[in-house]
Amino acid sequence: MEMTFRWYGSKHDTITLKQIRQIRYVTGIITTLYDKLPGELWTQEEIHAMKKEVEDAGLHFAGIESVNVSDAIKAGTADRDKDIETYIQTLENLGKEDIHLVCYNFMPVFDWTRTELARKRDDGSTVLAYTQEAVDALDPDKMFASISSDMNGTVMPGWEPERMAHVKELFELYKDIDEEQLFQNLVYFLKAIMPVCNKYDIKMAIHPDDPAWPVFGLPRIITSKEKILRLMNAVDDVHNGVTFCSGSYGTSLKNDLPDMIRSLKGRIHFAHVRNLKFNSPLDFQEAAHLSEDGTFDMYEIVKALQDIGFEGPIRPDHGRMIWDEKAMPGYGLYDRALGAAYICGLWEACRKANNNK
Ligand code: DNO
Repeated sequence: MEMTFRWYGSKHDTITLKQIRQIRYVTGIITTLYDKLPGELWTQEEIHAMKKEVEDAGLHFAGIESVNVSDAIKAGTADRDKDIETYIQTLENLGKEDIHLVCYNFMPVFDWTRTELARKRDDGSTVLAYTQEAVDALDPDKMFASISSDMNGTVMPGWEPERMAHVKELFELYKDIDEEQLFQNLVYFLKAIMPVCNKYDIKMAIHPDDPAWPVFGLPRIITSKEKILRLMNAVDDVHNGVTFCSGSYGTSLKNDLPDMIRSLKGRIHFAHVRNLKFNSPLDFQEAAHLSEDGTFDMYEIVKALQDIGFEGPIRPDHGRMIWDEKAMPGYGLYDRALGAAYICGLWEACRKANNNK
């Protein structure tokens, strides 16, 4: 595996590449052209400049998170083929720049959903949190307004103000789309892009839905072992793969994370590793990466990744906001750096335990 760090580009991130390089455990960067809206073309020149900036800082360019998929593709509207053409052209340009990993999601309207961005813990740090009760009490139009004051002046992925301004129209687009239709739209998209992915060996890695159940009545399809395996079989090509995000699949306590990892052998191209702490099955908050701080056995998660021969990038995921840092919620420097160190420690321990067997 390669330890990586998500970075939003020098215009948007509060963290510099120089700081990331000094984490030491981290050698790779996962980034994106953050200003691009879903459906927009990424030119080769733009991609080249993004990659060069990372490499000039002494870091390896490990992949993209995300090339976002437009709502026309997700909802299967008349514009979808045009948007798929653009997506293919973007993949072509990424391939020419020798980039082989693309993380994306297929969640309607909202990307991940949280009801609080700064829930205070006893130690004074803050974390992202979700309660179903709060979602049930909220009009989806107000969702953005209700959390935006805690964004610390950043633009959060999936919560771009331009898109949120049209939230009503976006909901309208999905009013007749059920789970099965959304799944079929995803399969249609994947089948259309597989040729370019094969040509350049680009591994598509779908991010799970977060939380792993319908929110505001919108369908969610990448939520469990059964559903992700159905997708793997529907387009049975190694380039149709998975971002295994423990914190997203883990929102459903029914998901056995190490077992899911083992069942996806060969198809996990990217891993987001983090922990959650549950107050009840529908009320959880994000935790430090440490097993004891949350509900998941992080050793077993790392061990499962190692057992299946995972060689792709791992990144520490959402961290707590600690040491008075002001950054994008979940994406501060300090707690993610601690997470990277912890995961690397687990990885080394698993490797040595395996070698000594
Ligand atoms: C949240 C992230 C997601 C993820 C997208 C992938 O912090 O894990 O926003 O990047 O769902 O497209």
